[in-house]
Amino acid sequence: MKKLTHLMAATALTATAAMPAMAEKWDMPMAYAATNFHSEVGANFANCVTEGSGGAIEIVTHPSGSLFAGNEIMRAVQTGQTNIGERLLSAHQNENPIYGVDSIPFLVSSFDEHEALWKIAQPAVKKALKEDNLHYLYSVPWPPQGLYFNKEVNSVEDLKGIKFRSYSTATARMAELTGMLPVQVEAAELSQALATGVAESFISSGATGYDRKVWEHLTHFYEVDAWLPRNAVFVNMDAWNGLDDAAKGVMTDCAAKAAEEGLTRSKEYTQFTLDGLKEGGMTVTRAGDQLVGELQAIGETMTQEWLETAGDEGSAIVDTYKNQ
Ligand code: PCA
Repeated sequence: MKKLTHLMAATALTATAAMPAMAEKWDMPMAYAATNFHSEVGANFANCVTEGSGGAIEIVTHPSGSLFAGNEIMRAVQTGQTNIGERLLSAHQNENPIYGVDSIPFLVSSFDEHEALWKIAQPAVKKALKEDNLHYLYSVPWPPQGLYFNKEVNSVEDLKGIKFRSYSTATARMAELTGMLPVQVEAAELSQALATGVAESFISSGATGYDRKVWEHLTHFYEVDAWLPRNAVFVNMDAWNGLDDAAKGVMTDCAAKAAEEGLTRSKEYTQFTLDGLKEGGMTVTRAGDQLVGELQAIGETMTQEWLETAGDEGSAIVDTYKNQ
C-alpha cells in the first residue's frame, strides 16, 4: 500500500513537471455580442496573452453575458469568482462617481475630445479600481451616444411617459429629468425588452442598436453625441499579484495593443453601424435644435450633480480638461 502511494505521488509529480510552469485557465466574462468590436478585441487580447505566455496562462472569453451577466461581472472579478473580466465602467457610478467620469453629458462629443478627457481621468479610474481590488488593464470607448425611439421626437415634451432602457446612473437620471420611466436592462436582454414592451426607447451608440437589430422594433435614431462611455478590462488584484514579472509584462503589452486596436475599431464601427440602422429601415438623423437645447439644459443639471458627488477629484479632472 505504501509502495502504491509512493508510485502515485511520483506519477503526479511527473505529470506536473510535464506541464508548463503554473499553467492556468482564466475565464473572461464579457457583456456584449460576440460580433461586437469590444468582444473581438477581447478575444484577440486573450490569444495574445495565451500565446505570449507560451500557454502558461490561457484566457478564454465568454461574450454576451454568457458566463456572468453584465451587472455581475465586476463583483465576480472583485471577489475572485473569476480572475479577469470586461465591464462598462459607468454602470458602477453609484459605487464610485469616478466610474461615471465618461458620462458627463455634453462635456465631450467626439472620439478626440473623449480621448483627451480619458487621458486626464485614467489615473483616478485606475486608483478607484485598485480600491475595489481590481488591477486595470485596458479600456475602449463606445461610439457617441444617441437616442432611439419608436416615433418622431422633437422636444422633451414628446418624451413624457416613455419607457426608457437605462444602462447606468447617468442614463437613468436623464430619463427621470426628461419625464421618461427608466428600467435598467443589459444590452444582451435589449431585443427582448423592446419586443415585450418592457422598454420602448433607449440611449446608446449606433453599435448597440445595430448589434441588437433594433430596427425590428424601433423607427428613429437621433444623433446627440451626449458622451462616449468606456468598457474596461480588469484583473482580480490577488490574481494579478500572484503573477510573475514575465506574465505581468505579457499582459501589459497585450493590453496596450488591445487599447489601440479597440479605439480604431470603435471609430470604424461608428459609421458602419449608423449605415446598418438605415439599411434596417430606421430614420437616422441629428436631433433637432429644440430637443438638443432642452437636453443640454438637463445635461447642466446632471453635470452639477456629478461634480457634487465626485468632489475635488472630479472637479480637478473636469477643470484640467476644460483648461487645456
Ligand atoms: N452600448 C452599451 C453601452 C454604451 C453603448 O454604446 C449599451 O448600450 O449597453
